[in-house]
Amino acid sequence: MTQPIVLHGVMSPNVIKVAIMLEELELAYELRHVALFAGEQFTPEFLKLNPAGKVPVLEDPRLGRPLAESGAILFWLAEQSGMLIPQSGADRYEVMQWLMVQMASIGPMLGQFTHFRLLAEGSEPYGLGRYGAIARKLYQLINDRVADREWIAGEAYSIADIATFPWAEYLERHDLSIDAYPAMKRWRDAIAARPAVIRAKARIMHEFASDSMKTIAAASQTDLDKFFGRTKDMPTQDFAAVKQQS
Ligand SMILES: N[C@@H](CCC(=O)N[C@@H](CS)C(=O)NCC(=O)O)C(=O)O
Repeated sequence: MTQPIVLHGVMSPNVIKVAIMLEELELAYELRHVALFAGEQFTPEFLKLNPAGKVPVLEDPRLGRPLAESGAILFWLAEQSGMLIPQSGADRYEVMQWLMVQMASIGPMLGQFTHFRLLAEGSEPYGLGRYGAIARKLYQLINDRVADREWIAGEAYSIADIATFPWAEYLERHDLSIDAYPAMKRWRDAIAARPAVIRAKARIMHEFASDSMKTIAAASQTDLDKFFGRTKDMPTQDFAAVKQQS
């Protein structure tokens, strides 16, 4: 019997983008939930899959070893299938450029903004101000990119769009209005309507949402400190707010 493709993850943008890719390629796959708030990513078994202790991780028998980092996973699947990335030339590297923008800037910066928004109100004005300004700049960048072209990296839907889309859906959570970003709205709506995207989101919601909620609800203060990388020598924060809003 052939081994299945397995996607290890939680309900999060970096995992959803891989599920979208698998659905776009019509590949069969299994989902395995990783209890991040209970510290499962720090267990020896998980660290064998990804020494960085993060999801997503893809186990694809055609590759023969686990692969982490969502951008690398999208690139592997695109190369393997010959789809969703141009095969050569400047267009190929334009897709890589925008995939890197998502991986290096959009994901990490929007992630930091999300984190600071979860803290007790007024406790970290600098962090909130800094990451809020960066987030707005990045949303504007996405909007401007798709204002005069159909897709992020040009005239073809690609892994750059797949990588960016789940993060672009954070806009409303960041208390911004999509009406202020009309080009991004057109682009986001077009992706959201794709059958593969609808299937991926439904599957992640169905198979991961309740487990993810349960582990967040059950997390102790120690679990939260570990998850957020907080150590005893850091200033104390009220993390009750994080638990309530997650
Ligand atoms: N650059 C990585 C980021 C992965 C990442 O930050 N994953 C989060 C969940 S979305 C995680 O596993 N966090 C657990 C931890 O940091 O302990 C990617 O795109 O795959």
